[in-house]
Amino acid sequence: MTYQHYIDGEWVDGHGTDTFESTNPANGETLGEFRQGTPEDIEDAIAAADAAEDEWQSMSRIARAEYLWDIYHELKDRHQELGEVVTKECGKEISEGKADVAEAWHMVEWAAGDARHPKGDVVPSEIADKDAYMRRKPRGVVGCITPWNFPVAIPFWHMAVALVEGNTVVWKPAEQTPWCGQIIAEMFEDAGIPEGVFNMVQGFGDAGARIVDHDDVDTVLFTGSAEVGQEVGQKVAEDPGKLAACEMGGKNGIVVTEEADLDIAVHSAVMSSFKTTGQRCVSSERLIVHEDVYDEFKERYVEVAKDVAVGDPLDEGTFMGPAIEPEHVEKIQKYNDLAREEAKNVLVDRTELGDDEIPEGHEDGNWVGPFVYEVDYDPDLRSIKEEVFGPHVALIEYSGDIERAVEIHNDTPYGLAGAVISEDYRQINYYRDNAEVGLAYGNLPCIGAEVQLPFGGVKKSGNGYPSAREVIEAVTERTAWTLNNSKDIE
Ligand code: TXE
Repeated sequence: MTYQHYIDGEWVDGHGTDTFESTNPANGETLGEFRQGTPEDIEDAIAAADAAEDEWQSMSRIARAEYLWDIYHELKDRHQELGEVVTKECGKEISEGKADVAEAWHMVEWAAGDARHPKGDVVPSEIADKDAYMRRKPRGVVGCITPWNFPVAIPFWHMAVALVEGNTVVWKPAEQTPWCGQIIAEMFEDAGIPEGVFNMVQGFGDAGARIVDHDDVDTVLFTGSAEVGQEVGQKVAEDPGKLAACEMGGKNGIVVTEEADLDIAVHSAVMSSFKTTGQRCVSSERLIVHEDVYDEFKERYVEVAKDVAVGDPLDEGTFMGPAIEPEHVEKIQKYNDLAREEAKNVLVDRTELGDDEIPEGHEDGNWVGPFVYEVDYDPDLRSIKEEVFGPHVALIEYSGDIERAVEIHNDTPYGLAGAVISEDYRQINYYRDNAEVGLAYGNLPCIGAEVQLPFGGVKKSGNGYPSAREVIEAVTERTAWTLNNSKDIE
């Protein structure tokens, strides 16, 4: 069977005849066949979303949230099963597959629970008899374009608040993870969401691009590459009535100072660089370590990196699964080659896994292991500036104070996430105040995210917040409402 698009409450083939497959990155197995959406399918979905707006907005927030509560329970009830789907389709090991589902329900819980919270502000006015309020209204049609690395969490991080606030949604899942897209659309159908309120079109960049340039889309939420995000931002800026919030990747760094607890430092770095095979937007590819602790840190980190268990992501003993697709393995290998030229020393090179490391039956997986190297810091080295999105890690030794470490840390075009490991509160505070990132961690792995905190980046890593609690700013209008209660005419 070929899976379809979900438009205006119906499963439809759409205009095109092309199909594409979802493939398990761990063994090359085909997981399903999907209709490939065209720009015309996106137009149909936008028309349906536009037509559904009035009825959806005539309901209370609390009534709209009821649909999401149904989904919340379904996500929880099907935790194991959906975690396995995530793992099969995007390759991350099973505890992370399940965490992806949990992060989705955290967002749904936040959005639906928030429906009963006060919205807007009562504000003082300069005039005694005047009421002044800030009121929020939905923007209208919200277009969501999501990546493959969190195929269940990020869609809900985009859509849950948008829907509760009264927007209707057109969503294009990543082409690598259409099965997750299918299941999420089925959940909205099962919840009985009114026709046209939620629409899902499978497909590639041309379908995504139509969401971006369509006049009837009021807000575009995008998570993905810096290149596409920049294009989305530029196109949307041409229409003054439209908004885009984009979160792109990073070239994240962890600063390990001379005051660091090295147990915490090694743990933080290993989790951040190798979990999800380094394919998280908050993964760190640069470890900036003070000279006093450099040798000991290097020895301990390298020892773990050499032994990190790469393998079948459904096996609970696996630390790191495969990369998403063969093209992505090629990209990682190219950067590993570049680092071989730019590095002072290569410390761990598991670029090509040995036959004995590849689990039986998984020979067709997209395997790539940790690659760790050390460089003499030079701001012109490309390998420490460009996002690889893989288990590719540079060790950079620094001398001097925390100011120097943060200077190196900030010396990339990106600004998504970073961490400091130190027992000295002054160093921690300096990092907190000066790191150019949207997400900063102290004495923690540089990987976590919580929906009740903002999630977004600065510099090339993004503008606005398409995810987590701050998404409300992109999916609502603010009206300054003032009312004169006296008979005085000003
Ligand atoms: O991203 P794309 P890809 C980074 C990471 C990775 C690289 C490429 O470095 O190696 O991006 O990954 C849709 N108009 N991140 O190719 O192409 C596309 O169909 C509108 C970091 O997956 O940006 C998909 O749904 N939409 C990131 C989504 O955009 C377009 C997570 C993302 O695809 C489009 C993923 C267009 N012109 C990748 N072209 C993070 N922030 O975590 C593509 N798309």
